[in-house]
Amino acid sequence: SIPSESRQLWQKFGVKEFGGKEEFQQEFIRHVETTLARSIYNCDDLAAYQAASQAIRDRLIVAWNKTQQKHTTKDRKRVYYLSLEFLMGRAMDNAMLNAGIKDITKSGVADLGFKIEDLLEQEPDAALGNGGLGRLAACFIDSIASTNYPGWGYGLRYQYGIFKQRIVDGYQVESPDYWLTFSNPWEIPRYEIQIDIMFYGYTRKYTNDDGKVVHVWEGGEQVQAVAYDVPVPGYGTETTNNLRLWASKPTREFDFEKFNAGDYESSVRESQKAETISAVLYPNDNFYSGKELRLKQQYFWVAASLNDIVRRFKKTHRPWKEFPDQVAIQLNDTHPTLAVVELQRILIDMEGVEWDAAWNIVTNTFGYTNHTVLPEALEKWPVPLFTNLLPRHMEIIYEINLFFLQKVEKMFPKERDLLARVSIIEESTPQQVRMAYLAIIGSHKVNGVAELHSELIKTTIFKDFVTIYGPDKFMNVTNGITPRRWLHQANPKLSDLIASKVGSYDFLKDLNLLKKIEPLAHDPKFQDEWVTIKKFNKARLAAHIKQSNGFEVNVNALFDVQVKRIHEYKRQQMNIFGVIHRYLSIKAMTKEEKKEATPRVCIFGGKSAPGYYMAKTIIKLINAVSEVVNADADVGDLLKVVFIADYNVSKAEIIVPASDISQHISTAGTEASGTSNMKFVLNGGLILGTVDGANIEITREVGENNIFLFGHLAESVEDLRHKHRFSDVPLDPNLEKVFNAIESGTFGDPNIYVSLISSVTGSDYYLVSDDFQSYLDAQKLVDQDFKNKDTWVSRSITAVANMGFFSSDRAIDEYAESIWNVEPISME
Ligand code: GFP
Ligand code: GFP
Repeated sequence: SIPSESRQLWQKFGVKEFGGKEEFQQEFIRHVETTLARSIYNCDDLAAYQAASQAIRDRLIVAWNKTQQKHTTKDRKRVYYLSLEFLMGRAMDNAMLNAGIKDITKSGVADLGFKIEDLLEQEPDAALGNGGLGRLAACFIDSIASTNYPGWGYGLRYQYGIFKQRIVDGYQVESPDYWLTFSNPWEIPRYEIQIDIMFYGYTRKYTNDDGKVVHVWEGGEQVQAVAYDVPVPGYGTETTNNLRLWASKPTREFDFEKFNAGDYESSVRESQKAETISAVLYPNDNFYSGKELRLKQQYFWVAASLNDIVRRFKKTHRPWKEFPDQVAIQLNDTHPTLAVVELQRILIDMEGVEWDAAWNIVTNTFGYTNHTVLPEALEKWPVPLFTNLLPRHMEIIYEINLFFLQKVEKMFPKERDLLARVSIIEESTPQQVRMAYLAIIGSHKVNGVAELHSELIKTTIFKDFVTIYGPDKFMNVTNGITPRRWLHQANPKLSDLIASKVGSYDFLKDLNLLKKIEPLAHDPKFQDEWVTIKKFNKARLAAHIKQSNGFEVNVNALFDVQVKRIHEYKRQQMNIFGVIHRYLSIKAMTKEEKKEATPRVCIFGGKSAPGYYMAKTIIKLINAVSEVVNADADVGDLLKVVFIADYNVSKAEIIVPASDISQHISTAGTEASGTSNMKFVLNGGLILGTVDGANIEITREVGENNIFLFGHLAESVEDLRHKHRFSDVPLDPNLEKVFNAIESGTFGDPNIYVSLISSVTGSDYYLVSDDFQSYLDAQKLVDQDFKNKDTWVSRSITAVANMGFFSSDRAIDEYAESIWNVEPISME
């Protein structure tokens, strides 16, 4: 450490955060001229973005350093959020807002000849996630910082985020998302933090001098994990937490044997292989595909993170049993479940802790969040693949399973079937490791992400574990969203209007303050201002559509939006069938009837997993319908269909504030929560939805008059599916008309849609036919109600006023209180 006589000098020249506009400008120009080696003569928008973000980054780093030092000296429990996905989107606007320097930066760059909006547009999205799960993680780390909890995220630094989507001839075409072309100012490479990670090899055991059996794992492949730190600034606080992302690098040990044998190329190739581990994000949403590289990613990330966490704990010189008093680790889905095994391995193999004591530490450290009940999404790894890649971990899993099954057998001696049902090892060919069961057994709390979902996991997929552990191990924490990004940044005008009525921007920290606008729901002046802002946001989206799709949409029409990953359970197929039904109805209307009809713009967006044939067919149908409908002169402004390509976080920020209606229409019981439903309502759009996921709690909060619900309930789903399987259920007659139109070639080659149609006429697993009439009825109500401005706008205002519950700050407080047992550390 620095000798005390030198410390004064350090303090004297310690970097301070810039305060005012001029200091920002000075920093900006310094970065243009030195960091970028550019000048007044060749500073374009990209360079200006880079210089501005460098200046902001420096400021974040100062706060980051202070926070980390504070947290280290306070020496209190920290939480680590392990997520394979962090769907962050752009950072600059958020950094300015949270650091409270938006105004000075905006006018600072304006003085220097730039528009802040143009600079923000230069930033590529950090799209290190697929959909809801990854975006939830991003909202959560924003909230952890904003509510002053000492907490880090740990993830992977993918070189390629979720693929870019183009639409060619109506079909999705994927291209790689190399987002790091212009280096990333929001990360701090920590080349000095390098951790060796091992794969493959073999295990052996021996008895040491104390007569203790020692297990060792040797040999195999070795790679290095290098840390990249992303500062996570809280809003309205100095707290700046850390998101540590790991990148894989070859170890310094180059294969000299091969090299000397003259096989230079292959020795380089080998070491390059190491980098592929963190190279690319798997583009599946709610679908598990058992690729070895994916398991490698998971272990690589988990091992690096735990090594780091354990190292930090050891600096405190506490006994091991105090580990859970210092560390809480949350498993975001089963992806990081190996952490349970890795911690047990570290404790027993490396630190010499006894099995039982170690297992006690492990189970008191972890919490597990489940995000889905869909069977195709549940991770299972074939035992042979697992044993080959992680031989020691496989042994430990067998032990964990043995002790667990012994306990179960003692509790329920007569229930032989139970043992097979709850075993971590599934007795299939080949055998499989059930990751969700391992996560439950290795954690002290298991939570679902909305009330219905948390009930469902207890009564379906994890039923036996409720019998074994009792109900208290299982709980609910309803998801939330950060109002900073999803209100203030995405919809600054609405945020300003609310602030003018609430008296401050405090609602961005305490979202329940929105309640204060409820009395204004019928105030004509407030309604006018509300409508003007909605129009502005619709015009902004219309301009985007003009630019990307090349046609105009009418901003006075009802904007009906469904944007999310394309999945049969989310039922975009039902939406487009509904659009076709609307089209056919318009074609059959008289002139008089047309005058009465509500004009609509139906907006779709979302990516399909590259290998998901049915989802890709749905995208093709939407585009085919769009082409026919938009060109039909009979229809005119009454209906336009838009597919917005490459839906991502920054597009969501434009789309979400522009909706009148958004659709969240999953088959009841399939969508665990949904989070975009919350975003749309918070921005004054109403929901058309099923009684599923967080729609249910949104209904409770905003009132059932302020949401359009339809469809069968979760409790009827099993019966309906059973009926489809074992009897002839007639197809809904309106749906039949829709299918006839498709089959007669109205939307191009009908052969393309054969399997899509037969998925409904056959077993109809997602109950599209069963819900279709109820869906059309709800749509009709939407059309009618939209015509009455006072009712519509007052509903919109009332709904927003009651959205306080859905702040991710509330969700984080619940996790902190009932799962993590961590407390905030004030930076004052
Ligand atoms: C250490 C120090 C912190 C410092 C970080 C920077 O943290 O004060 O900010 O390193 O890397 F304690 P650990 O990662 O060792 O906790
Ligand atoms: C999953 C679930 C959603 C849930 C999110 C976050 O989303 O219902 O809202 O996780 O908990 F399906 P995806 O990652 O599948 O979008």
